[in-house]
Amino acid sequence: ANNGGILYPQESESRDVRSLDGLWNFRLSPEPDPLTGFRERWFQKDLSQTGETIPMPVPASYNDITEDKTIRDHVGLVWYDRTFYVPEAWRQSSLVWLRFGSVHYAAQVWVNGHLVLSHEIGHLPFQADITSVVKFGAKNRITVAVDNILHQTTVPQGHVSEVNTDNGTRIIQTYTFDFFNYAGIHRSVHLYTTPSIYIDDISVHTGIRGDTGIIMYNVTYGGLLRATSQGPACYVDLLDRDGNYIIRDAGSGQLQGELEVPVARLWWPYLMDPEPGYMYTLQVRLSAQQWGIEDIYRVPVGIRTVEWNNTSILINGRPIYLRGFGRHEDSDLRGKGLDYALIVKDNNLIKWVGANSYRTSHYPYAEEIMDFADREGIIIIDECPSVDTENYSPALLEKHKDSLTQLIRRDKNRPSVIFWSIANEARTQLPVADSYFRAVVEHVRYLDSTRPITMAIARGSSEDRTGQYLDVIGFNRYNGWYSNTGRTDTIYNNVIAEATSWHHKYNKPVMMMEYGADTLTGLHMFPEYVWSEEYQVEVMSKHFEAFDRLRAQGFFVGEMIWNFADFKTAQTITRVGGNKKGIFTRNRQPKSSAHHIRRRYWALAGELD
Ligand code: GCB
Repeated sequence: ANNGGILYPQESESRDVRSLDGLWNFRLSPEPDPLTGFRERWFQKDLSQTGETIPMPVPASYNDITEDKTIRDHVGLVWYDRTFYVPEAWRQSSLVWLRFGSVHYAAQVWVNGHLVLSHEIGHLPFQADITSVVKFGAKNRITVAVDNILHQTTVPQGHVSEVNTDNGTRIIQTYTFDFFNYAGIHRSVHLYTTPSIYIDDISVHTGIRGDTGIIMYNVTYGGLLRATSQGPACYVDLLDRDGNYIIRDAGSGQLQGELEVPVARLWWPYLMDPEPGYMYTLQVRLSAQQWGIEDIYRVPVGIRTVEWNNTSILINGRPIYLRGFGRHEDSDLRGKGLDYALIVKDNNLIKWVGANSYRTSHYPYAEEIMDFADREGIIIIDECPSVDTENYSPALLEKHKDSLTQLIRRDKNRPSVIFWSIANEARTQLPVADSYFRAVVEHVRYLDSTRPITMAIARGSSEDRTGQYLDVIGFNRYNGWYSNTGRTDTIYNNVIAEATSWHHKYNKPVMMMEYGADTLTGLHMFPEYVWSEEYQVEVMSKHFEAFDRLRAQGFFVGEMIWNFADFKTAQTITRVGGNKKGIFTRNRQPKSSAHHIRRRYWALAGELD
């Protein structure tokens, strides 16, 4: 399932898309034998024939939908199914594809009883050609088994153990990362068609020569051609943002080519240009004339360059300073489920605050979210799902690399993606971390050498063994919170000392990837006291002073507060209804800190953009 391209399902003259979102049937795998569903072959009948099912929204995490703790805290398999029709008209000349935007953590998918997909590592799309198993002009059944178990060779890692309870024993899942292990069918499910010879993937790179924009593209196709027949021809057109043709019928039939865009409009980050996020549309037409087939796919293209050196990152030749935050895909009821109201609201808040960037902590975000970043000019640090990496092993390394292969395959054409982040808070002080992360970095550079590589590091610079391989050092530190709690008069010096020590050790650009303080919205205490809105604002102010001092030294490239919004975590005594370091509440209402950071980010924009 991981071979070939993973283009987002798109309607065109040659492609049809149907959504399988909606209400599915759902049930937990019964105790005590979690494999019951497999033994009894639930995928060969309607799930409702196997026992009681409940309605479950797709997309959504299943955890917070019911009043039942056993569903919220379930460990292991759950089952989903539904039926759908495939129109008779799709039989002609079409392939039928099934694509999931993300299922967490592992999934197996059957259509009409046939296994069509297996995927591991949530947060990333996967798809299959299901033409041979669908019934045209008839009802079909899709069944999905989802496993949320994390162990030492999954990404991210977790532990499962058996514990005693009042009623016997139970399997529990633990993990050290600080967000709830939501599970289920998290993003949209699509059925779509392509012609039998189709555009499988498109890769785009851009450059700038004088005021001419360069677009290099590479198209691959799929489908069966007779050995004797000649390959399909490929032509491309370029349209501007308003849909006017800039270039027509280019490419002379070749699958690869280079376009020159005179007086190009560049893709600029938010506020560096009156029209940030400018994108053209590359219209790719693949034709296999002797079969009368044409496939059309349109990919948005932002023309921009990324360069870096030992003190800065440059977009279109101009150094950038990141003002943003770490985020989560997280909200009430839905958990990590895709929700258009939420993503548009978040996007509006990001712009309201005047941020120009965020990190997709701690996993890849939905493609629908990334589309906004492309269009609005938001700079993305695109992070793979490796968080709190420990217990290094060859099996873990393979999976970690695989997560990056899948991430880069998905996001390689996005102008907003300026950095790859290969991990968050790995145990980077361990001797094995050296060769492990060297291998991860080599892998990423082999797949994409056009973007700088970074990582969010929690260990101190003196013990770290991994920064030598990175292009940009990101560090996470909770001065005034986990250390020197309540003592905001220690923040300024500590931040400056640490950032400087990273730069001295590795001679690379440095940014603060996380800092912050938990804050209960509405709690006011003055003088500043931990958990109050006043305290969060005070912690920020001290950091701002340090950042301004660091900016003057030339190697400090960004600040990202933790976190954009409050989010749910596993149950612990240090989390009051979840992590409360958001500048917005979980319902996206501003705390005092949101207004405070807004003043700073707009001032920075005025000064720097
Ligand atoms: C961190 C982690 C983040 C946590 C945060 C915290 O360093 O990267 O996932 O949520 O600290 O609030 O403790």
